[in-house]
Amino acid sequence: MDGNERLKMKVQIKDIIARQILDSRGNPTIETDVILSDGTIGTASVPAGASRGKCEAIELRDNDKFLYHGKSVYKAIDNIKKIIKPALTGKNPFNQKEIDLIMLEKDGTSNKSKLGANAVLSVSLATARACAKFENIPLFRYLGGIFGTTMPIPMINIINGGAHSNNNLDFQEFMIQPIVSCDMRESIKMGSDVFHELKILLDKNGYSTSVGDEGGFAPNFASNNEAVEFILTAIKNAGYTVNEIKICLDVAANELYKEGKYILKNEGKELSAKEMINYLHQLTINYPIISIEDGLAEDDFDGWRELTCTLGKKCQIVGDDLFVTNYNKLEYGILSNLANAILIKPNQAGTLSETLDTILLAQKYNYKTIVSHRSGETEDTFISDLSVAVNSSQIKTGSMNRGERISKYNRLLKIEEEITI
Ligand code: 2PG
Ligand code: MG
Repeated sequence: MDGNERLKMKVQIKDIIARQILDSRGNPTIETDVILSDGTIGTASVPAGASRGKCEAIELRDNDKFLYHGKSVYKAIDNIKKIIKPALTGKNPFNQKEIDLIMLEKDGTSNKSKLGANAVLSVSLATARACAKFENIPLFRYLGGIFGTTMPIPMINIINGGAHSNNNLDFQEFMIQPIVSCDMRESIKMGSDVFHELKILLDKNGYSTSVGDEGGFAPNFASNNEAVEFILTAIKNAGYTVNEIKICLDVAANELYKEGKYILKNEGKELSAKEMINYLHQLTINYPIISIEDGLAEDDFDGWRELTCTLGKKCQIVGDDLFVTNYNKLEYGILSNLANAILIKPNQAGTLSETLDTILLAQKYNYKTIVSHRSGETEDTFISDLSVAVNSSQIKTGSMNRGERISKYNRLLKIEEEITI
């Protein structure tokens, strides 16, 4: 055992300090410092979703309408102070599994509703960050060792609809994916070129160029088709072809599902699962769409199976609300052929260990992984490091503007530099 190993074995968690900060929507969230016995501090903050799966780990909020419209997180912070901190003080931070398990035991529920997944995750992530700092290595290196060497391909969200804006688009996210570029620098350039061409195009046509929660443009469009057509023109105007840049959708179909029907208000359609699958199929025939996330509601298992059977060979079928980054749900999905890819959101799972377990299961069964932000984000860039550490094929982290989205891309640029040195 060398000196560094000996120091690692001896280091302990000395203190945990949590505070309420604001996320990109101006809603409260948690930032936590984990302080080690040698004085090293690891800090992490947690995001929040707007369109959520039913089975996501529970984000604890105070629900006091006089405090931040009910959204303050003082109870969760109190849980860190009074329950998590005493339980973790003196523990070795390098035992991430043990740290996470202790918090799970203290919580004692199946969905972290006692302590709050926001409380638990902030400590879990801050612990890993403290370890990386203690070792004086980048976070992606700490998480992935020498294994994490590939940069993910970004899915760049340039038109926002659904729960992420107040426009009329039924679908939540219209994204582009540069598929020919082999490096992050080039992918980001391509994304930025198209984003700016789209802005010019919208402006020229008298459409609003203000943006939604994830930084994509959010004007009213006549239809989903029109939104896609604008993107295709922007791709062309930026000097690219549809062989270089493809389109990805997040339908977020939970939000559209009412009494067994998919209600597409803007399209004037009320569709059965079968009709919805046909509609999505037709979109992939008409347009260069290579990925569809949450094309159906999370409980519509028969529909998912049929969607994957119909489109799964030519299109990535991504479960987000369907799987909620949950090991058991993914296992069921794999056995039942529900999809072929999974969105990975650490705050749906609630600890780093559980997130990693789900990623490993996905990779074992050749499910593609897309590490993802939430619509309410902070400037924390943990997911950028995570995506590289686990060799995730893709990352979804919003548009080519807004600081909380750009911080992730900028971190990826830095990681790429470190990997290629
Ligand atoms: C999604 C996410 C992120 P939210 O549905 O994939 O884009 O949105 O965080 O609102 O769930
Ligand atoms: Mg989604």
